[in-house]
Amino acid sequence: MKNLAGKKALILGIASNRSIAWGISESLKNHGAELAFTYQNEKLKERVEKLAGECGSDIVLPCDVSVDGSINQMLEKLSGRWSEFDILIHSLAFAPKEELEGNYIEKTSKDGFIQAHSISSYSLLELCQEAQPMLKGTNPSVISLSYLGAVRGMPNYNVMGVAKASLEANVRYLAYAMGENNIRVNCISAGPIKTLAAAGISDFRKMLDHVEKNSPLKRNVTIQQVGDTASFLASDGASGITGQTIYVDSGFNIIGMPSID
Ligand code: 0WD
Repeated sequence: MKNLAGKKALILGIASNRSIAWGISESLKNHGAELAFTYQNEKLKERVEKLAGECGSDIVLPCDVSVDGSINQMLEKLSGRWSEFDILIHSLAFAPKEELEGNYIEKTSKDGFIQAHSISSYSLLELCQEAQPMLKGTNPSVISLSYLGAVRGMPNYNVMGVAKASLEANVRYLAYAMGENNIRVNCISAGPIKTLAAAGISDFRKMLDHVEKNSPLKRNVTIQQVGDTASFLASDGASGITGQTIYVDSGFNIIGMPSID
């Protein structure tokens, strides 16, 4: 069913065809949305252009959210093609690799803490501030990506968990602030998925095995499953949902204890 026909979506955070943002792009496209993309740096440009082409899009713009003015410049360029759009996907995060292992109190630096929060959480606020005038249409929807480490203590996830807690609070405050313009803001808390960003997290393979063994559904999630949930949140069918963290994690977040056997 093409329930996103006529909607336009801007997607930030594609680094490869394993990226969660790519699963979201394919799903949005399959549901009828028109897409535009950003890439973080020149190294990723060609790859993102190729993936955009697969979705029938030739709107591919540079945007490094850590650079002052980059979001504004990207939206300025986008406005040359689209005067308004309906869906904004924020699927990016960063923390220094060396801080994503070991003991949180020993490993976390002030610079790493600020960088993780700035790129992984503040960027969503800046994007919403800048994009709000362009987010029009029947039921505009902003979607970000979080992880269970925002609300639970996790090995190795460290400063990124604290940044994700900030992101989830950010989503609630943005939902509150943008609600008066009928803009909804939600995030999807995804189970672990092997992507480039995940490769930076120590013992990631063990996390995948643990979820497969212990989640209610006894399997890991795919970027397609996350993508289809994003498509739902972006659709008019989700017009009553805002400020939420929706778990797409095979139910792992509800368990109180791992399997006994
Ligand atoms: O298990 C996972 N993979 C999970 C990821 C579980 C739950 C949540 N997430 C989140 C991540 O924290 C992130 O917010 O999903 C989001 C997307 O992550 P991903 O799809 O796992 O990762 P990846 O394919 O690497 O794409 C993220 C991209 C970056 O890739 P690299 O690997 O080069 O860091 O985010 C982009 C970058 O392209 N990114 C930026 N984009 C613009 N400006 C910036 C930046 N400063 N920094 C990173």
